[in-house]
Amino acid sequence: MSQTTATFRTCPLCEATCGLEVTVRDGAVTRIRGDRDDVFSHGFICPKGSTLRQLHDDPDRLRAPVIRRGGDWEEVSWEEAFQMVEAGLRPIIEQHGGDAVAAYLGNPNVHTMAGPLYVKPLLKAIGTKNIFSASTVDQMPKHVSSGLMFGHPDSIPVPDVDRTDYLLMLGANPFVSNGSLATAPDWPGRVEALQERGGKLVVVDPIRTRTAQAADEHLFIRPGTDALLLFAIVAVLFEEELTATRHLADMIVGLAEVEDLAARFAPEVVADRCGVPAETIRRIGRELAAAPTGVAYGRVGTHTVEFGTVASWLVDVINVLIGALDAPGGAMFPLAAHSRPPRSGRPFRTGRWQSRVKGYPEVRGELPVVTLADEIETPGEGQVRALVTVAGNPVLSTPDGARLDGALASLEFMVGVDFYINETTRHADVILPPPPPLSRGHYDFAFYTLSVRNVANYSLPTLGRNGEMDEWEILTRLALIASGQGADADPAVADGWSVAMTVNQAVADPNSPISGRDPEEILGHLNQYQGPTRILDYLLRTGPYGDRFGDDPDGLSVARLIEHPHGIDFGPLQPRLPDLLTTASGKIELAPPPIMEDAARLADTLAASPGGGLLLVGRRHLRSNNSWMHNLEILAKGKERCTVLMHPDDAITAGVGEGDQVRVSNPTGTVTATVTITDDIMPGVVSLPHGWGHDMAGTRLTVAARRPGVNSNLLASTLVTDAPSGNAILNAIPVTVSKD
Ligand SMILES: Nc1nc2c(c(=O)[nH]1)N[C@H]1C(S)=C(S)[C@@H](COP(=O)(O)OP(=O)(O)OC[C@H]3O[C@@H](n4cnc5c(=O)[nH]c(N)nc54)[C@H](O)[C@@H]3O)O[C@H]1N2
Ligand SMILES: Nc1nc2c(c(=O)[nH]1)N[C@H]1C(S)=C(S)[C@@H](COP(=O)(O)OP(=O)(O)OC[C@H]3O[C@@H](n4cnc5c(=O)[nH]c(N)nc54)[C@H](O)[C@@H]3O)O[C@H]1N2
Ligand code: SF4
Ligand SMILES: [Mo]
Repeated sequence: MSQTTATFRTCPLCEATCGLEVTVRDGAVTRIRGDRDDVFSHGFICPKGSTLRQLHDDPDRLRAPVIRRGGDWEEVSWEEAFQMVEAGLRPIIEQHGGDAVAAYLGNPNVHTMAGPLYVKPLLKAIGTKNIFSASTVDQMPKHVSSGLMFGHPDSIPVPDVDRTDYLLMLGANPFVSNGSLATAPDWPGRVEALQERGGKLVVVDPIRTRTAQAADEHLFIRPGTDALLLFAIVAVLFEEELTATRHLADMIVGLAEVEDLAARFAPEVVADRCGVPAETIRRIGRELAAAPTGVAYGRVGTHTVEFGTVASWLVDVINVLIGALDAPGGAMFPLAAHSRPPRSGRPFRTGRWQSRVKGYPEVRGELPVVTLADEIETPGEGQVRALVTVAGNPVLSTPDGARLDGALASLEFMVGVDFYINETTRHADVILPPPPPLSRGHYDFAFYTLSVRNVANYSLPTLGRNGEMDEWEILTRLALIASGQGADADPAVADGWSVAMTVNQAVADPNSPISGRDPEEILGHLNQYQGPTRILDYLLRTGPYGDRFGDDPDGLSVARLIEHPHGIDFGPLQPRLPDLLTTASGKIELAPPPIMEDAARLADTLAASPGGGLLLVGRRHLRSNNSWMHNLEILAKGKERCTVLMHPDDAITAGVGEGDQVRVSNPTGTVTATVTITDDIMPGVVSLPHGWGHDMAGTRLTVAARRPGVNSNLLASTLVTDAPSGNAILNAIPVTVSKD
């Protein structure tokens, strides 16, 4: 008899954490729709959420490990694959040390349970300083400004969109991206609610995006100038005596330094560079200050630029100056169910070590990905000879992909943990495929720490596995190999030891919520699970809402979350200052020296005459996800997406017409794509989406290869970065456009 069951799970594809209702009949998924009872998303879903089934069934998705033999891929057993890894990695580590093995960690690592828990032990086992990730083509500026201002790089305030009266949004398009560093399923619904309660959304973006169209006001801005605009707002707040730091007054140091520097950025000074009239800048400053509650929020467009850290810092400076930080309707710090309070006494700093070739300072334990190719190509002691990638595609997603592609081809050994043979993993000697989303459990370690409400949800695997190995097991086995314990070492044993050690330490720690308890009793509870779920259970039960293993019968545990398949809501965000502050001063450091230095450099740029010419920016599409998911016909079909957007005036100047093939060029590279002419883009700006260029030989992406598009990152340079964070510059890139 056929049996139909409704199961519920959290979508792991983007930061929005939507609840899905997945209908399963006879072991197969028949329907996926939004879970109307989800405590956070209330049924909201985007077109990607329902395609987890197609991802599951994609014939190109690897179910078993493959190794490269000659020019071809051969499926092998897991045993054989790990033996290959051991034979490839160990001699390099033994002969040249751990630094000879680099790691690149891609975006989906923050969308699995294994990534946040099992990558670090792997990196430690390799013993390498050559750690790179998608963070330095993304949000590293936010980590740096948050670390320097609040003490910890993950103390990131999020806009309280559900309670604010005024949201100033820069360089973000959450109606398409579904939000970033601000986890909130259903941005359109939340913005509509904001407007219905009489609030206002102002969007600052060189493109009239979907979000901009829904906003009450949209301002075009010349790409790369947000730091100037934000500084001008700060200048207005001081000059017009609109600052009201309210509850924060006793928690701030550095106010006078900021006021001094801001005086150099009056709206009248920056207006022409930003393309925003001075009077508009003044009005926005006044409106923000006058709103009952208001908040500034900036994202990808403000971070992936030359002054990304300064812009990120200024957003929070404004929030401090108007008393919005840590206040309802302002910018607040979430309290995730698994989180620990940040440890004081070790304030954040950068540059604890430097990259070998170019001397880039370490930031948050890693090095800028723009210098990965340097480390592979440059001979000498410490040269990178092998690479481990986990869930990434840097050939398409990081600057100068052509050069990196060549560098990867020169490696002695490479292993990729991924379920696709993409533009990057095609260089691997061994590819190890983890299970697809429907075959794994989920709890959103990363995004509950960035969520506009405090919620928790745990998903059980919906379907069984089909030959894939759980990702925590893959990562643990790689760690065991890297540390010399061999390809046959049992990951379950290693995992059990590490949990036992954690518990033994906690019961001995007077500050732990389970201080003095019997470790065997605690482990007895935990050992009903394994892998990341066991660690999650420990973190939840000892966390801010935890049951402390029976001390609080109403408290949280994995079992309790399983009883609540639509999630548990802990309500709106609560103030967390000053407890959260772990800076040396114990205060909010409004003028951290490394940022002030770069801000002074920004002030000095005002003396030079502004450059002209076209600037390239990126954009995202609802039916796409960075460089992947282009292999699902249901998402990929339809109008060509990888086109160059251009304003009619610029098209006339360049002599190009709608649908023409154009060459977009600069000293780093050239790409050719179809032009779309639209006045939704600011004059002087052109746009290409990233994550395309699926026409490289040796990949296995049959559907994606039919609509390859071009790699916009061939135009991004590895020679420039946001100085304090080492973040790549992916927006405001000078280019020329001509007819092909
Ligand atoms: N020009 C330009 N470039 C950009 C950006 C931009 O705005 N403009 N955005 C940047 C940003 S924000 C980001 S985050 C990066 C993303 O850059 P990357 O993280 O390097 O690339 P992704 O395209 O996310 O690739 C993800 C890979 O992970 C695999 N994968 C998916 N799920 C799993 C899983 O559960 N486990 C494992 N092991 N693998 C999995 C997919 O098959 C895919 O191969 O791109 C950046 N690049
Ligand atoms: N559908 C879809 N959703 C995604 C992704 C995806 O690829 N597709 N990727 C996910 C990832 S990894 C991330 S990090 C998030 C990112 O989420 P968002 O931060 O919302 O990123 P984008 O949608 O790229 O929006 C960035 C906006 O910045 C604008 N911009 C470019 N340069 C500048 C500038 O100098 N100043 C200003 N003010 N604006 C500028 C661009 O025009 C664009 O509209 O999205 C996530 N969600
Ligand atoms: S918005 Fe994000 S989390 Fe929600 S369904 Fe779409 S991809 Fe999944
Ligand atoms: Mo990202």
